[in-house]
Amino acid sequence: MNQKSVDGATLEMLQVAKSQNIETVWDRWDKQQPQCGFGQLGVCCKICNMGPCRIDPFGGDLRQGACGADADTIVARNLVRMIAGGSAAHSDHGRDVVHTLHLAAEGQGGYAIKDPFKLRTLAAEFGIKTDGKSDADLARAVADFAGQMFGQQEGEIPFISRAPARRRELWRKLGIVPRGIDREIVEVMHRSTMGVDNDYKNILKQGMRAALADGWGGSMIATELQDVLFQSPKPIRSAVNLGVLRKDAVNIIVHGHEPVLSEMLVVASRDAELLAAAGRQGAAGINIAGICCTANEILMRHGIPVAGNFLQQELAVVTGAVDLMVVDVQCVMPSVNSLTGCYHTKLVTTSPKAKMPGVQHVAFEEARALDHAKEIVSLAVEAYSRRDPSKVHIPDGRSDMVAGFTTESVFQFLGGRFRGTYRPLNDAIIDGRLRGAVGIVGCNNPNVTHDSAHIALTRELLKHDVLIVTTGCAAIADAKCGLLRPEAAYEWAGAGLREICETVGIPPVLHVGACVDNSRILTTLIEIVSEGGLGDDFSKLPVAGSAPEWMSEKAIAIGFYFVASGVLTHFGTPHPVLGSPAVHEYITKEIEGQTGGRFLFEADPMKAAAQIIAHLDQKRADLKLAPAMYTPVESRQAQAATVGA
Ligand code: XCC
Ligand code: SF4
Repeated sequence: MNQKSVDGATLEMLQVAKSQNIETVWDRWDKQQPQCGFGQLGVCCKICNMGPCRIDPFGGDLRQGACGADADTIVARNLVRMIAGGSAAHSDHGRDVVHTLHLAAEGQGGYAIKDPFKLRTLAAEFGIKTDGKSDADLARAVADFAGQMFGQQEGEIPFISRAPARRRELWRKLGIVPRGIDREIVEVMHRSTMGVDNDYKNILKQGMRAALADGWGGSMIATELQDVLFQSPKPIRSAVNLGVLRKDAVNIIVHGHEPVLSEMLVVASRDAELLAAAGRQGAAGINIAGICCTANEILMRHGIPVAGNFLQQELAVVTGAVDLMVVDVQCVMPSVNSLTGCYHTKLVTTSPKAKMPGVQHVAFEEARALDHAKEIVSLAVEAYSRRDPSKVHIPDGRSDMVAGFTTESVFQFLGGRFRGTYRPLNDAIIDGRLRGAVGIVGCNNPNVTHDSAHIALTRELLKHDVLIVTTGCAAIADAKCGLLRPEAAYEWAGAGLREICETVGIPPVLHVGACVDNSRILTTLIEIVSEGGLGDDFSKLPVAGSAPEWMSEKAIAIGFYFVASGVLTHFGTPHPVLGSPAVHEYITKEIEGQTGGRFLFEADPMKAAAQIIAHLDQKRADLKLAPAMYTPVESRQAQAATVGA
């Protein structure tokens, strides 16, 4: 492994960690080398106790597990179990939001309906009568309706009806319309247990069904209901990177995924009594900053700064300036437990689903949310009094950004305040000022130089007049190097994209939220198709998706719901499928004939960009659109390199 990161603040903190003999994820990852080849290729099976079994990828004698399962079956089973894990994570998050909406309807926990307009829009979509009903009544009805999508047994989950007619027909023909969210995840686990489904295509078909239940079910519910509860994001300025931590204030890091608690922490951090308590300890204030997708959630709605992305969670603690880290679910490294022990940092777990041995657990019950949030903030104030100034090292690195874009807000931006429309966006694609749009999403992984692939791919696509939408840790990576500032249009965008950004006043990279908000990318695609002029299905559009530095099972679930929705989806490192040439061939080629989407595995971001651009151009040609209006000017990028980070 050559360089660990392209982010200066990260490299600086890695030096600090080294000087203190602190191990990080990179060190532990190094110790794991070489990693197990059978696992990497997906040909290790341990789903029954006759195993573990493995297949010789080089065609030796080991062609079948003890039961007779071959590489195709084993690889497909392992892959769909990853989809199930990812879909379960997003969907269980969605379920908790439904629960919170119920509480808001009952006036409990300090929650309220902050976006009654969206509540009414959703209620109407669900066929709930809205006239004369109070927000509380509607919240109850909407929560009931959304909640039943999880346990639904037959038919189609309701959000499927949002998809274009042609897409729905195709899904029906393929037999992959989700019947109920939980049901599809359970069926993946059933079909992939010992001695059930041995037809890799049939296994993957169910995988797609579970992935669609995530994108068009659990994740979409999470996004929509969070908007209702916590209000729909609007473009908002904020700052990013470890430099947002403050020497003079109580620093609380919120880490994980669910905004249900962090929203209340934001409220508690502004509580007069707690601020006074912080003042008595000599602190100038209470500073909340986020890591991972909790960060994205409260950034989008409150402009709360982001301390970093996935691979920076340990380094935040190493600054010695984090007084308390509060975690809920997903992407929280177990290492933060022992690590916080080396500093004054107080670690608090909050979800009954995610505890750590020896760590204080504040059982977060939504019904008493504000009380719990205040308790956590006072623990942070108390920890601040134990902070050792000689151990504090906060890097300077921080960048400004604009976040908070949604399907609806882009709509308003483009069409003007009173008549929102996607017409200008579609027209820009049709006349070739925009070549197309690409969603760059997903994680960090020590197997890729931290942030490097996100940034390189984004810059290269911008140069070719491709509008970028981004979520998750990819968004944080791009934000750190200034790509989420409107000025980035001058520094990196091609002439056509720059024109649009100038006119509309937006950055060339639009931050649309957390990982569950990849559902916003689906709803944006719906708007583009229904606006007209670019074909009647997602698969016709000059668009693509990418997860250049993925690590989580959730990324696999997201990838599959995009591919099943007809979108070319790039992953930097391949899924663990190379042990089955058949599965690899199927998901990277053959599947396109069925869903219109396919996977592209390419580690080099420049090569990936070239293939994505070729794909966008092909889609343009298929639609009989003129070629992109401008050719990228190489010298502009060289010029910009002196400006950009
Ligand atoms: Fe980041 Fe969402 Fe990936 Fe986790 S999974 S590392 S994008 S925080 Ni969503
Ligand atoms: Fe081995 Fe088959 Fe059991 Fe898997 S299911 S562990 S391949 S015997």
